[in-house]
Amino acid sequence: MIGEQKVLFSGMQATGNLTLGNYLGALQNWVSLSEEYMTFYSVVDLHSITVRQDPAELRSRARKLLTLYIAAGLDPKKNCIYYQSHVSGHAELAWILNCFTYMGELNRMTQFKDKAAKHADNINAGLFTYPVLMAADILLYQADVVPVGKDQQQHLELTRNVAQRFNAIYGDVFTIPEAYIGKTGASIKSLQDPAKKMSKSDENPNASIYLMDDPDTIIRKFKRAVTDSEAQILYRDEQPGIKNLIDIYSACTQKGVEDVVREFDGKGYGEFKLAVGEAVVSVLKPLQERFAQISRDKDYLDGIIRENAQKAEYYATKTLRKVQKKVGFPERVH
Ligand code: ATP
Ligand code: LTN
Repeated sequence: MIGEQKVLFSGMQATGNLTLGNYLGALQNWVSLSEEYMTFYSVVDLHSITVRQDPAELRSRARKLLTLYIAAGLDPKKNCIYYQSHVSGHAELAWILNCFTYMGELNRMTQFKDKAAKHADNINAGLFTYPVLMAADILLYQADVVPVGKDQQQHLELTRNVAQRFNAIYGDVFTIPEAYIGKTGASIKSLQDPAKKMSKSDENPNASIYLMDDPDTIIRKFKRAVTDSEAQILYRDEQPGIKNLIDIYSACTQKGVEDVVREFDGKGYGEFKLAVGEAVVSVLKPLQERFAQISRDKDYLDGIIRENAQKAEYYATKTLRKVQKKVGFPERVH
C-alpha cells in the first residue's frame, strides 16, 4: 500500500520482439488494471544481462519496449513507467535479499534449470540469483499484486517466502504480494504448434505474430496457422489450433468464446482464419500508429523517462532506507 492505494508492480524484459501473446497475456491486462492500482511498470534491463546482449541493441530495444507500454494505452502520467537500471535501489535491495535466500531455494527454480541448459557456456551467478532481483523489484515498491504469467508463479512464491522470512526477523517491513493471473488471453499458443505457447524466442517466425508485423504478414500467418481436419469450429481441447484461434479472436474483439463459436457456426476454416487475422490487424494497427507517433517525439519520451525514474526512485528509497536500518547499516549523516 502507498497511502490509501494498493500497489501493482510488473515488468518485462526487452529481449526479442514482443508477440501477440505478450500483448494479450500481459500488456492488455496491465492497461485494464491501471485504474484500480498505483502502478509501477518497469523495463527490467538488469535482468536482461543475465544472458549476453549486444549493448546497442539492448539500449534500443529497451526504449522501444518503454514506448510500447505507452502505445498500448498506459498513461505515463498515471502509471510509473521506467527503466529498472535507472533506480539503483533494485540492485541494492537484491544484494540484501541475496543474504536471506537459500541456495537450495534457487536450485529448485525451473526457469534457472531451463536457461542454464540453453546457455551452458554462460551459467553466471546473475542467472542463478535472477529471482532474487525480481523479489527486490516487487518488494521495493511494497506491491500488493503482481500480474505475471504461469511461468513466473514460482518466482513470486519465492518472493513471498523471502519477504515473510525477513518480516519474521525484523518486523513488518515488506508487504506480502499476491500473483495476479489474467483471465483473458492467459495463454496464446504458437500458430505452428498449438501445444507450445507463442513465444518471442521461437525460431519459426510463422509461429508468432509480432506486434510490429504489417497487415499482410499477419493475414498470411493466420492463413498458414496449423489447425485440424475436423472441419468444425468448436472450443475444445481436441482441436487446440482452432481453440487458440477462438481465444485470439475473443481477446481481440472482446466477444465471449460462446458468442464466437455461434458466430462461426457452419463456416469454413478459411473464412474463420481470415476473420481472426483481420481482428488482430484492427487491434495492432492503431497500436503501431501510436508507437510511431510517440517514437518521433524524443523530448516527450525523455521527459517521461526522467520524471518517472524520479518517482520510482522516491518510493524505492523509502523502502530501501527502512531495510538498511533494520539490518544494521549505519545511518547516513547529513
Ligand atoms: P521468451 O520467449 O524470451 O521466453 P516470452 O515471449 O515467453 O519470452 P516473457 O518475456 O517471458 O515472454 O513474458 C513477458 C510477459 O508476457 C509475461 O507476463 C508472460 O506471462 C506474458 N506472455 C508471454 N507469452 C505469452 C503467451 N503466449 N500467452 C500469454 N501471455 C504470454
Ligand atoms: N521475470 C519476468 C520479468 C520480471 C518481473 C519482475 C515480472 C522481472 N521482474 C517483477 C513481475 C514482477 C519475466 O521474465 N516475465
